Amino acid sequence: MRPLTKRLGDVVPAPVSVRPDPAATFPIVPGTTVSASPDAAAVAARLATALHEVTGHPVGLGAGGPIRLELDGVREHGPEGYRLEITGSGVVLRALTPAGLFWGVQTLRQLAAGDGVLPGGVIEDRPRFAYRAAMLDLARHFFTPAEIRAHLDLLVQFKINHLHLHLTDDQGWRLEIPGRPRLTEVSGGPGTGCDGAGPGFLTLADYADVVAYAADRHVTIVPEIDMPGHVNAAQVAYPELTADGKPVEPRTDTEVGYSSLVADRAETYAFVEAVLQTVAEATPGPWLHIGGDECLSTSAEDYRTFLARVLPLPGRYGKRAIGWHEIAAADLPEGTVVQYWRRQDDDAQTVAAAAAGRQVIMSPADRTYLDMKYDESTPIGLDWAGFLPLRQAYDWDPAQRLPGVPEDALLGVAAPLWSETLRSVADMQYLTFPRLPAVAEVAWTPQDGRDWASFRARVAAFGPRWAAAGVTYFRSPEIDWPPA
Ligand code: TNX
Repeated sequence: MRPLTKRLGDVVPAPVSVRPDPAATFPIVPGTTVSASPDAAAVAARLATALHEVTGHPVGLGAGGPIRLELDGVREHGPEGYRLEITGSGVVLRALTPAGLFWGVQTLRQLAAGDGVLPGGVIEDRPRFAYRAAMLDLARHFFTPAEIRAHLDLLVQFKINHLHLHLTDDQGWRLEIPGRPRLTEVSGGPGTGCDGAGPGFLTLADYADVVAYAADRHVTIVPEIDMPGHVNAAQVAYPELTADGKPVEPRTDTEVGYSSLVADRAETYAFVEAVLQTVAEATPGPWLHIGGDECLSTSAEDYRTFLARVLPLPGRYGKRAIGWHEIAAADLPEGTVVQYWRRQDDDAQTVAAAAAGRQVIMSPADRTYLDMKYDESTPIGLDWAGFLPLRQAYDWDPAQRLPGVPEDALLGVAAPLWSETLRSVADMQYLTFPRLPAVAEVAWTPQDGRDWASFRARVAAFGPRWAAAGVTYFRSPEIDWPPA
Protein backbone atom coordinates (compact mmCIF):
# COMPACT_ATOMS: atom_id res chain seq x y z
CA MET A 1 0.00 0.00 0.00
CA ARG A 2 1.23 3.50 -0.75
CA PRO A 3 1.85 5.51 2.41
CA LEU A 4 -0.74 8.17 3.08
CA THR A 5 0.30 11.48 1.58
CA LYS A 6 1.85 13.81 4.09
CA ARG A 7 0.40 17.23 4.64
CA LEU A 8 2.45 20.41 4.74
CA GLY A 9 1.44 21.06 8.33
CA ASP A 10 2.66 17.68 9.60
CA VAL A 11 5.51 19.19 11.56
CA VAL A 12 6.41 19.33 15.28
CA PRO A 13 6.54 22.02 16.58
CA ALA A 14 3.60 23.28 14.51
CA PRO A 15 4.67 26.17 12.25
CA VAL A 16 3.14 29.62 12.67
CA SER A 17 1.54 29.65 9.22
CA VAL A 18 0.97 26.88 6.68
CA ARG A 19 -0.52 27.49 3.21
CA PRO A 20 -0.70 24.16 1.38
CA ASP A 21 -0.78 23.92 -2.39
CA PRO A 22 -2.35 20.48 -2.78
CA ALA A 23 -1.65 20.50 -6.52
CA ALA A 24 2.14 20.55 -6.00
CA THR A 25 4.64 18.07 -4.62
CA PHE A 26 8.40 17.93 -4.92
CA PRO A 27 9.91 14.45 -4.80
CA ILE A 28 13.41 13.93 -3.45
CA VAL A 29 15.01 11.22 -5.55
CA PRO A 30 18.48 9.66 -5.65
CA GLY A 31 20.86 12.41 -6.75
CA THR A 32 18.67 15.40 -5.85
CA THR A 33 21.00 18.28 -4.99
CA VAL A 34 20.94 21.20 -2.57
CA SER A 35 22.34 24.59 -3.55
CA ALA A 36 23.14 27.57 -1.36
CA SER A 37 24.75 30.96 -1.32
CA PRO A 38 28.31 30.66 0.11
CA ASP A 39 27.25 32.01 3.51
CA ALA A 40 24.65 29.23 3.78
CA ALA A 41 26.90 26.37 2.68
CA ALA A 42 27.33 24.87 6.15
CA VAL A 43 23.58 24.60 6.72
CA ALA A 44 23.13 23.24 3.20
CA ALA A 45 25.55 20.43 3.99
CA ARG A 46 23.51 19.59 7.10
CA LEU A 47 20.34 19.53 5.01
CA ALA A 48 21.90 17.17 2.46
CA THR A 49 22.94 14.81 5.26
CA ALA A 50 19.52 14.98 6.91
CA LEU A 51 17.67 14.28 3.66
CA HIS A 52 19.94 11.34 2.97
CA GLU A 53 19.31 10.03 6.48
CA VAL A 54 15.51 10.22 6.34
CA THR A 55 14.91 9.19 2.70
CA GLY A 56 17.78 6.77 2.14
CA HIS A 57 18.52 8.54 -1.15
CA PRO A 58 21.95 10.00 -1.71
CA VAL A 59 21.54 13.80 -1.66
CA GLY A 60 24.50 16.05 -2.37
CA LEU A 61 25.43 19.68 -2.84
CA GLY A 62 25.40 21.13 -6.32
CA ALA A 63 25.27 24.55 -7.93
CA GLY A 64 21.80 25.08 -9.36
CA GLY A 65 20.34 22.29 -7.20
CA PRO A 66 16.53 22.54 -7.00
CA ILE A 67 16.53 22.73 -3.18
CA ARG A 68 17.89 26.20 -2.56
CA LEU A 69 18.94 27.89 0.72
CA GLU A 70 19.11 31.67 0.82
CA LEU A 71 20.30 33.95 3.59
CA ASP A 72 18.28 37.05 2.87
CA GLY A 73 14.97 38.77 3.35
CA VAL A 74 12.23 37.59 5.72
CA ARG A 75 13.22 40.10 8.35
CA GLU A 76 9.73 39.87 9.70
CA HIS A 77 10.47 36.37 10.97
CA GLY A 78 13.30 37.51 13.23
CA PRO A 79 16.69 35.92 13.91
CA GLU A 80 15.38 32.33 14.14
CA GLY A 81 12.48 32.43 11.70
CA TYR A 82 12.33 31.16 8.13
CA ARG A 83 10.15 30.93 5.03
CA LEU A 84 9.86 27.66 3.14
CA GLU A 85 8.32 27.41 -0.32
CA ILE A 86 7.78 24.04 -1.99
CA THR A 87 6.64 23.90 -5.62
CA GLY A 88 6.62 21.22 -8.30
CA SER A 89 9.98 22.44 -9.57
CA GLY A 90 11.89 22.97 -6.35
CA VAL A 91 12.24 24.23 -2.82
CA VAL A 92 13.39 27.62 -1.55
CA LEU A 93 14.23 28.07 2.13
CA ARG A 94 14.99 31.64 3.23
CA ALA A 95 16.03 33.09 6.57
CA LEU A 96 17.81 36.07 8.00
CA THR A 97 20.44 33.97 9.79
CA PRO A 98 22.01 30.50 9.57
CA ALA A 99 20.04 29.60 12.72
CA GLY A 100 16.79 30.43 10.96
CA LEU A 101 17.86 28.27 8.02
CA PHE A 102 18.79 25.46 10.40
CA TRP A 103 15.31 25.43 11.96
CA GLY A 104 13.83 25.45 8.46
CA VAL A 105 16.06 22.46 7.69
CA GLN A 106 14.44 20.60 10.60
CA THR A 107 11.02 21.29 9.07
CA LEU A 108 12.21 19.99 5.70
CA ARG A 109 13.70 16.92 7.35
CA GLN A 110 10.34 16.04 8.90
CA LEU A 111 8.44 16.68 5.67
CA ALA A 112 10.82 14.48 3.68
CA ALA A 113 10.84 11.57 6.13
CA GLY A 114 9.81 8.28 4.58
CA ASP A 115 8.97 8.51 0.89
CA GLY A 116 10.87 11.75 0.27
CA VAL A 117 7.87 13.44 -1.32
CA LEU A 118 7.57 17.04 -0.09
CA PRO A 119 4.03 18.45 0.00
CA GLY A 120 3.64 21.77 -1.87
CA GLY A 121 2.91 25.18 -0.38
CA VAL A 122 4.41 27.85 1.84
CA ILE A 123 5.39 27.76 5.52
CA GLU A 124 6.16 30.95 7.42
CA ASP A 125 7.61 30.29 10.84
CA ARG A 126 9.28 31.84 13.85
CA PRO A 127 9.58 30.91 17.55
CA ARG A 128 7.33 32.18 20.31
CA PHE A 129 10.24 32.17 22.79
CA ALA A 130 13.97 32.80 22.34
CA TYR A 131 14.99 30.27 25.02
CA ARG A 132 13.84 26.71 24.29
CA ALA A 133 15.84 24.35 26.43
CA ALA A 134 16.34 20.80 27.51
CA MET A 135 18.34 20.10 30.68
CA LEU A 136 20.43 17.02 31.28
CA ASP A 137 21.62 16.11 34.80
CA LEU A 138 25.15 14.73 34.40
CA ALA A 139 25.77 14.70 38.15
CA ARG A 140 23.43 11.90 39.27
CA HIS A 141 24.33 9.90 36.17
CA PHE A 142 27.09 10.82 33.76
CA PHE A 143 26.62 10.63 30.01
CA THR A 144 29.68 10.65 27.76
CA PRO A 145 30.39 13.40 25.23
CA ALA A 146 29.34 11.04 22.41
CA GLU A 147 26.06 10.32 24.21
CA ILE A 148 25.44 14.02 24.82
CA ARG A 149 26.09 14.78 21.14
CA ALA A 150 23.73 12.04 19.97
CA HIS A 151 21.05 13.31 22.36
CA LEU A 152 21.52 16.83 21.07
CA ASP A 153 21.00 15.61 17.50
CA LEU A 154 17.58 14.29 18.54
CA LEU A 155 16.66 17.48 20.42
CA VAL A 156 17.44 19.93 17.60
CA GLN A 157 14.91 18.18 15.38
CA PHE A 158 12.31 19.86 17.60
CA LYS A 159 14.01 23.27 17.39
CA ILE A 160 15.45 23.16 20.91
CA ASN A 161 18.15 25.85 20.97
CA HIS A 162 19.67 25.58 24.48
CA LEU A 163 21.11 22.55 26.25
CA HIS A 164 21.44 23.14 29.99
CA LEU A 165 24.01 20.83 31.58
CA HIS A 166 23.58 20.26 35.32
CA LEU A 167 27.27 19.59 35.96
CA THR A 168 27.51 19.32 39.75
CA ASP A 169 25.47 17.95 42.59
CA ASP A 170 25.82 15.99 45.83
CA GLN A 171 26.61 12.73 44.03
CA GLY A 172 29.18 13.91 41.50
CA TRP A 173 31.22 16.71 39.93
CA ARG A 174 31.38 16.42 36.13
CA LEU A 175 33.55 19.25 34.78
CA GLU A 176 37.31 19.47 35.09
CA ILE A 177 38.44 22.61 36.96
CA PRO A 178 42.24 22.80 36.51
CA GLY A 179 42.88 24.72 39.76
CA ARG A 180 40.82 22.18 41.74
CA PRO A 181 41.78 18.80 40.29
CA ARG A 182 40.26 16.72 43.12
CA LEU A 183 36.76 17.81 42.10
CA THR A 184 36.84 15.42 39.16
CA GLU A 185 39.63 13.05 40.28
CA VAL A 186 37.64 12.18 43.40
CA SER A 187 34.06 13.23 42.71
CA GLY A 188 33.98 12.32 39.02
CA GLY A 189 35.65 8.96 39.54
CA PRO A 190 34.45 5.40 40.06
CA GLY A 191 31.58 4.98 42.50
CA THR A 192 30.09 8.44 41.91
CA GLY A 193 26.54 9.17 40.82
CA CYS A 194 23.36 7.66 42.22
CA ASP A 195 24.02 4.12 43.47
CA GLY A 196 27.61 4.74 42.39
CA ALA A 197 26.48 3.80 38.90
CA GLY A 198 27.18 7.00 36.99
CA PRO A 199 30.91 7.81 37.06
CA GLY A 200 32.76 10.07 34.68
CA PHE A 201 33.45 13.71 33.92
CA LEU A 202 34.08 16.10 31.07
CA THR A 203 37.62 17.34 30.64
CA LEU A 204 37.77 20.95 29.50
CA ALA A 205 38.63 19.58 26.05
CA ASP A 206 35.52 17.36 26.11
CA TYR A 207 33.44 20.32 27.19
CA ALA A 208 34.86 22.47 24.40
CA ASP A 209 33.98 19.72 21.91
CA VAL A 210 30.39 19.52 23.17
CA VAL A 211 30.09 23.32 23.09
CA ALA A 212 31.42 23.45 19.51
CA TYR A 213 29.21 20.56 18.36
CA ALA A 214 26.20 22.33 19.85
CA ALA A 215 27.18 25.67 18.31
CA ASP A 216 27.41 24.04 14.87
CA ARG A 217 23.77 23.10 15.40
CA HIS A 218 22.77 26.55 16.67
CA VAL A 219 22.45 25.30 20.24
CA THR A 220 23.85 27.24 23.20
CA ILE A 221 25.26 25.25 26.11
CA VAL A 222 24.12 26.55 29.51
CA PRO A 223 26.47 25.23 32.22
CA GLU A 224 25.15 24.91 35.77
CA ILE A 225 27.28 24.82 38.89
CA ASP A 226 24.74 24.23 41.66
CA MET A 227 25.36 26.32 44.84
CA PRO A 228 25.24 26.88 47.77
CA GLY A 229 23.40 23.57 48.28
CA HIS A 230 23.89 20.33 46.35
CA VAL A 231 27.63 20.51 47.05
CA ASN A 232 28.48 17.28 48.85
CA ALA A 233 30.70 16.13 45.97
CA ALA A 234 32.68 19.37 46.17
CA GLN A 235 33.02 19.00 49.95
CA VAL A 236 34.23 15.42 49.59
CA ALA A 237 37.00 16.69 47.32
CA TYR A 238 37.81 19.81 49.37
CA PRO A 239 36.96 19.53 53.08
CA GLU A 240 37.78 23.22 53.61
CA LEU A 241 34.34 23.83 52.10
CA THR A 242 32.51 22.15 54.99
CA ALA A 243 31.21 23.94 58.10
CA ASP A 244 33.76 22.35 60.44
CA GLY A 245 36.50 21.74 57.88
CA LYS A 246 36.24 17.99 58.45
CA PRO A 247 35.96 15.52 55.57
CA VAL A 248 32.49 14.27 54.63
CA GLU A 249 31.55 10.92 53.13
CA PRO A 250 30.66 10.56 49.46
CA ARG A 251 26.90 10.16 48.94
CA THR A 252 25.17 8.12 46.26
CA ASP A 253 21.60 8.29 47.58
CA THR A 254 18.90 10.64 46.27
CA GLU A 255 18.41 12.86 49.34
CA VAL A 256 18.49 16.61 48.72
CA GLY A 257 19.01 19.64 50.92
CA TYR A 258 21.66 18.40 53.37
CA SER A 259 24.82 20.05 52.04
CA SER A 260 25.75 23.72 51.93
CA LEU A 261 28.68 25.99 51.30
CA VAL A 262 29.50 28.27 54.23
CA ALA A 263 28.33 31.84 53.66
CA ASP A 264 30.78 33.70 55.88
CA ARG A 265 34.03 32.06 54.91
CA ALA A 266 36.72 33.33 52.51
CA GLU A 267 37.49 29.79 51.24
CA THR A 268 33.94 29.56 49.94
CA TYR A 269 34.31 32.55 47.66
CA ALA A 270 37.84 31.67 46.55
CA PHE A 271 36.39 28.35 45.42
CA VAL A 272 33.29 29.80 43.79
CA GLU A 273 35.24 32.47 41.93
CA ALA A 274 37.82 30.00 40.62
CA VAL A 275 35.11 27.63 39.42
CA LEU A 276 32.85 30.23 37.85
CA GLN A 277 35.74 31.96 36.12
CA THR A 278 36.89 28.66 34.61
CA VAL A 279 33.39 27.80 33.45
CA ALA A 280 32.85 31.29 32.04
CA GLU A 281 36.10 31.14 30.09
CA ALA A 282 35.18 27.72 28.69
CA THR A 283 31.70 28.85 27.65
CA PRO A 284 31.11 31.11 24.65
CA GLY A 285 27.37 31.37 25.34
CA PRO A 286 25.97 34.20 27.47
CA TRP A 287 24.66 32.14 30.40
CA LEU A 288 26.03 30.85 33.71
CA HIS A 289 23.50 28.92 35.79
CA ILE A 290 24.39 29.07 39.47
CA GLY A 291 21.72 26.69 40.78
CA GLY A 292 20.44 27.97 44.10
CA ASP A 293 17.74 25.33 44.60
CA GLU A 294 16.70 23.38 47.67
CA CYS A 295 19.14 24.93 50.16
CA LEU A 296 17.33 23.37 53.08
CA SER A 297 20.38 23.41 55.33
CA THR A 298 21.39 27.01 54.58
CA SER A 299 19.78 29.64 56.81
CA ALA A 300 17.70 32.27 55.01
CA GLU A 301 20.23 34.90 56.03
CA ASP A 302 23.22 32.87 54.86
CA TYR A 303 21.46 32.15 51.59
CA ARG A 304 20.99 35.86 50.91
CA THR A 305 24.55 36.64 52.00
CA PHE A 306 25.89 33.98 49.66
CA LEU A 307 23.86 35.13 46.68
CA ALA A 308 24.74 38.77 47.27
CA ARG A 309 28.37 37.74 46.73
CA VAL A 310 27.83 35.24 43.94
CA LEU A 311 25.06 36.63 41.70
CA PRO A 312 27.24 39.53 40.48
CA LEU A 313 30.07 37.16 39.47
CA PRO A 314 28.67 36.00 36.12
CA GLY A 315 28.38 39.67 35.11
CA ARG A 316 32.00 40.22 36.01
CA TYR A 317 32.95 37.37 33.67
CA GLY A 318 30.77 38.72 30.86
CA LYS A 319 27.81 36.39 31.45
CA ARG A 320 24.24 36.59 32.69
CA ALA A 321 23.23 34.58 35.75
CA ILE A 322 20.38 32.10 35.76
CA GLY A 323 19.23 30.47 38.99
CA TRP A 324 16.37 28.23 40.11
CA HIS A 325 13.46 30.28 41.42
CA GLU A 326 14.61 30.12 45.04
CA ILE A 327 17.13 32.85 44.12
CA ALA A 328 14.23 35.30 43.92
CA ALA A 329 14.52 35.46 47.74
CA ALA A 330 17.69 37.51 47.20
CA ASP A 331 18.27 40.86 45.51
CA LEU A 332 18.68 40.03 41.85
CA PRO A 333 21.14 42.09 39.81
CA GLU A 334 19.70 43.38 36.55
CA GLY A 335 19.78 40.72 33.86
CA THR A 336 19.47 37.80 36.29
CA VAL A 337 17.04 35.14 35.06
CA VAL A 338 14.79 33.11 37.35
CA GLN A 339 13.98 29.50 36.38
CA TYR A 340 10.62 28.56 37.89
CA TRP A 341 10.23 24.87 38.70
CA ARG A 342 7.56 24.70 41.38
CA ARG A 343 4.66 22.33 41.09
CA GLN A 344 2.27 24.71 42.82
CA ASP A 345 0.89 27.75 41.09
CA ASP A 346 2.17 30.43 43.38
CA ASP A 347 5.45 31.98 44.07
CA ALA A 348 5.29 35.52 45.34
CA GLN A 349 9.05 35.98 45.00
CA THR A 350 9.16 34.96 41.34
CA VAL A 351 6.19 37.24 40.66
CA ALA A 352 7.96 40.12 42.42
CA ALA A 353 11.15 39.46 40.44
CA ALA A 354 9.18 39.55 37.18
CA ALA A 355 7.48 42.77 38.27
CA ALA A 356 10.98 44.20 38.85
CA GLY A 357 11.92 43.35 35.27
CA ARG A 358 13.72 40.03 35.71
CA GLN A 359 13.03 37.46 33.01
CA VAL A 360 11.64 34.05 33.87
CA ILE A 361 12.18 30.60 32.35
CA MET A 362 9.18 28.32 32.86
CA SER A 363 9.97 24.76 33.99
CA PRO A 364 7.00 23.82 36.19
CA ALA A 365 7.68 20.29 37.42
CA ASP A 366 4.15 19.04 36.74
CA ARG A 367 4.45 20.06 33.05
CA THR A 368 8.09 19.95 32.02
CA TYR A 369 9.99 17.54 34.32
CA LEU A 370 10.96 14.73 31.99
CA ASP A 371 12.10 12.64 34.96
CA MET A 372 8.54 12.28 36.27
CA LYS A 373 6.94 8.91 35.52
CA TYR A 374 4.36 8.95 32.70
CA ASP A 375 1.99 6.80 34.77
CA GLU A 376 2.05 4.14 37.48
CA SER A 377 3.53 1.59 35.09
CA THR A 378 6.63 3.63 34.17
CA PRO A 379 9.59 1.53 35.38
CA ILE A 380 11.98 4.47 35.92
CA GLY A 381 11.56 8.09 36.95
CA LEU A 382 10.27 9.88 40.03
CA ASP A 383 6.76 10.97 41.00
CA TRP A 384 7.08 13.73 43.59
CA ALA A 385 5.35 16.16 41.18
CA GLY A 386 2.80 13.50 40.21
CA PHE A 387 2.69 11.51 37.01
CA LEU A 388 3.32 13.45 33.82
CA PRO A 389 1.42 12.00 30.88
CA LEU A 390 1.97 13.45 27.41
CA ARG A 391 -1.15 15.57 27.25
CA GLN A 392 -0.26 17.26 30.51
CA ALA A 393 3.18 18.19 29.13
CA TYR A 394 1.43 19.67 26.10
CA ASP A 395 -1.78 21.28 27.29
CA TRP A 396 -0.71 24.42 29.14
CA ASP A 397 0.23 28.01 28.47
CA PRO A 398 3.47 29.25 30.01
CA ALA A 399 2.07 32.80 30.03
CA GLN A 400 -0.89 31.65 32.15
CA ARG A 401 1.01 29.49 34.56
CA LEU A 402 1.91 32.09 37.16
CA PRO A 403 -0.49 35.00 37.49
CA GLY A 404 1.77 38.05 37.46
CA VAL A 405 4.33 36.47 35.12
CA PRO A 406 2.90 37.25 31.68
CA GLU A 407 4.20 36.49 28.20
CA ASP A 408 6.55 39.46 28.02
CA ALA A 409 8.24 38.47 31.30
CA LEU A 410 9.16 35.08 29.87
CA LEU A 411 12.54 34.31 28.34
CA GLY A 412 11.34 30.84 27.49
CA VAL A 413 10.58 27.29 28.49
CA ALA A 414 12.87 24.46 29.60
CA ALA A 415 12.39 20.74 30.15
CA PRO A 416 14.76 19.29 32.79
CA LEU A 417 15.77 15.64 32.88
CA TRP A 418 17.10 14.77 36.32
CA SER A 419 19.01 11.49 36.26
CA GLU A 420 18.62 9.83 39.68
CA THR A 421 16.90 6.82 38.09
CA LEU A 422 18.67 6.79 34.72
CA ARG A 423 21.26 4.13 33.97
CA SER A 424 21.50 4.19 30.17
CA VAL A 425 20.90 6.13 26.98
CA ALA A 426 17.74 4.07 26.50
CA ASP A 427 16.47 5.36 29.88
CA MET A 428 17.25 8.94 28.88
CA GLN A 429 15.42 8.55 25.57
CA TYR A 430 12.43 6.76 27.09
CA LEU A 431 11.66 9.67 29.42
CA THR A 432 12.45 12.29 26.76
CA PHE A 433 10.33 11.00 23.86
CA PRO A 434 7.58 11.85 23.18
CA ARG A 435 7.36 14.44 26.00
CA LEU A 436 10.19 16.68 24.85
CA PRO A 437 8.45 17.32 21.50
CA ALA A 438 5.37 18.42 23.47
CA VAL A 439 7.34 20.95 25.53
CA ALA A 440 9.23 22.05 22.41
CA GLU A 441 5.92 22.91 20.74
CA VAL A 442 4.85 24.82 23.87
CA ALA A 443 8.06 26.87 23.50
CA TRP A 444 7.97 27.40 19.71
CA THR A 445 4.37 27.62 18.52
CA PRO A 446 2.03 30.51 19.40
CA GLN A 447 -0.60 29.46 21.92
CA ASP A 448 -3.47 29.94 19.46
CA GLY A 449 -1.66 27.88 16.83
CA ARG A 450 -1.68 24.59 18.68
CA ASP A 451 -4.10 22.10 20.14
CA TRP A 452 -3.89 18.62 21.58
CA ALA A 453 -5.85 16.82 18.85
CA SER A 454 -3.51 18.19 16.21
CA PHE A 455 -0.33 17.48 18.20
CA ARG A 456 -1.55 13.99 19.01
CA ALA A 457 -1.91 13.19 15.31
CA ARG A 458 1.38 14.83 14.30
CA VAL A 459 3.56 13.25 16.98
CA ALA A 460 2.34 9.76 16.04
CA ALA A 461 4.43 9.87 12.84
CA PHE A 462 7.61 9.92 14.94
CA GLY A 463 7.01 6.43 16.34
CA PRO A 464 8.25 4.59 13.25
CA ARG A 465 11.01 7.19 12.71
CA TRP A 466 12.35 6.76 16.24
CA ALA A 467 12.08 3.00 15.95
CA ALA A 468 14.01 3.03 12.67
CA ALA A 469 16.69 5.24 14.22
CA GLY A 470 17.01 2.95 17.25
CA VAL A 471 15.59 5.57 19.61
CA THR A 472 13.81 4.15 22.65
CA TYR A 473 10.53 6.01 23.20
CA PHE A 474 7.47 5.56 25.37
CA ARG A 475 4.52 4.26 23.35
CA SER A 476 2.12 6.48 25.25
CA PRO A 477 -1.43 5.05 25.28
CA GLU A 478 -2.60 8.62 24.59
CA ILE A 479 -1.35 8.30 20.99
CA ASP A 480 -2.58 6.10 18.13
CA TRP A 481 0.88 5.04 17.01
CA PRO A 482 1.20 3.60 13.53
CA PRO A 483 2.20 -0.08 13.64
CA ALA A 484 5.82 -0.33 14.78
C1 TNX B 1 14.30 18.73 42.48
S1 TNX B 1 14.08 20.88 40.65
C2 TNX B 1 15.60 19.17 42.24
C3 TNX B 1 16.62 18.19 41.90
C4 TNX B 1 16.09 16.80 41.78
C5 TNX B 1 14.73 16.85 41.15
C6 TNX B 1 14.14 15.50 40.87
C7 TNX B 1 15.37 21.31 41.31
C8 TNX B 1 15.83 22.63 40.98
N1 TNX B 1 15.96 20.48 42.17
O1 TNX B 1 17.68 18.22 42.84
O2 TNX B 1 16.96 16.05 41.00
O3 TNX B 1 13.85 17.55 41.98
O4 TNX B 1 12.96 15.59 40.15
